[in-house]
Amino acid sequence: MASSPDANEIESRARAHIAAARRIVVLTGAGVSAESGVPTFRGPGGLWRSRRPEELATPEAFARDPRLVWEWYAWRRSVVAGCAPNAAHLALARLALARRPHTSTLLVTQNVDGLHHCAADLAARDADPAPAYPLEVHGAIHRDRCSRCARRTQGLSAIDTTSEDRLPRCESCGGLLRPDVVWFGESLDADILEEAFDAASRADVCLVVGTSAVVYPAAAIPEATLARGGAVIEVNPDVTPLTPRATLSLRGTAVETVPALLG
Ligand code: BV8
Ligand code: ZN
Repeated sequence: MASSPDANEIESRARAHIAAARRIVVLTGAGVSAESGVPTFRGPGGLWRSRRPEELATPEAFARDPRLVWEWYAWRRSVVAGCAPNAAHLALARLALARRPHTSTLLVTQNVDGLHHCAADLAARDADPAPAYPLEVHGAIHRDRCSRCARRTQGLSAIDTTSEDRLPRCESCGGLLRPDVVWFGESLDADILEEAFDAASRADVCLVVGTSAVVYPAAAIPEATLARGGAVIEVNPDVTPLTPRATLSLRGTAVETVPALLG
């Protein structure tokens, strides 16, 4: 009976898929930022550990107790502010820049930490083309959005959560500001979602790094690549619901695996 391919064989197959691919979509989740010090959501010590998503990352939670929700996001914003892109973020940013003519790479992230954006700026610093910024399907924690007029502003670094009436308000209409992220039960930006699914449906490879593949509709993006005969390559230390569907699944962390995979 043929033995199952060992990790080296799987990695060399994955490298061959990526090298031959004309169109690549990369989907990342919280795991790609774990080695930068950003806590994941569902892992040990994860963000959701002490709380349930429904408690904090929903419009109902914000309507019920905006002070508590802001307290959680202000803490997360301060954690992210102390984190830098890691070697996986940088390798993915360089992939988007360094591709051969007539190839394309689109980075789609579920993360709201902005680290792919920083990595795109760093990678483009020593290259001509403009940075290849990611599609942030769940928004960005460092931006504020008015809950009344939807005006977006650079996120305030200090949020006074001592009482509800001291929470930040919109300079234009006085509405309560909120973090500019997509909460559970909220729709994702239709244009961003269409661009992500359209690219995934035409991709030769969808590289999925560091996601538990349980949050929809983002978790369906790799399925669009599979549906059109493309290959899905997963990088994750753990098995996920995507693993049995993936063409190749590499057991490893983002920093251990992605730079080597992308050469
Ligand atoms: C919506 C922003 C329409 C806020 C987040 C089917 C279709 C549509 C909707 C649904 C559906 N089924 C269910 C739903 C509802 C819901 C949903 O998916 N629920 C799940 C939990 C079952 N979806 C929604 O509500 C979405 N809205 O579809 O609108 C609609 C409208 C009304 C009614 C119904 C539908 C909105 C979803 C977006 C929610 N917002 N975040 C914030 O961040 O505070 S989601 C949140 O989870 C984060 O954004 C995060 O990115 C995302 C996914 O989590 P992961 O990134 O995967 O992180 P996680 O910790 O889970 O996993 C980390 C992984 O990394 C692990 O696998 C681990 O092994 C691995 N790892 C760890 N260390 C490393 C590593 N990997 C590599 N290297 C390492 N070092
Ligand atoms: Zn406003």
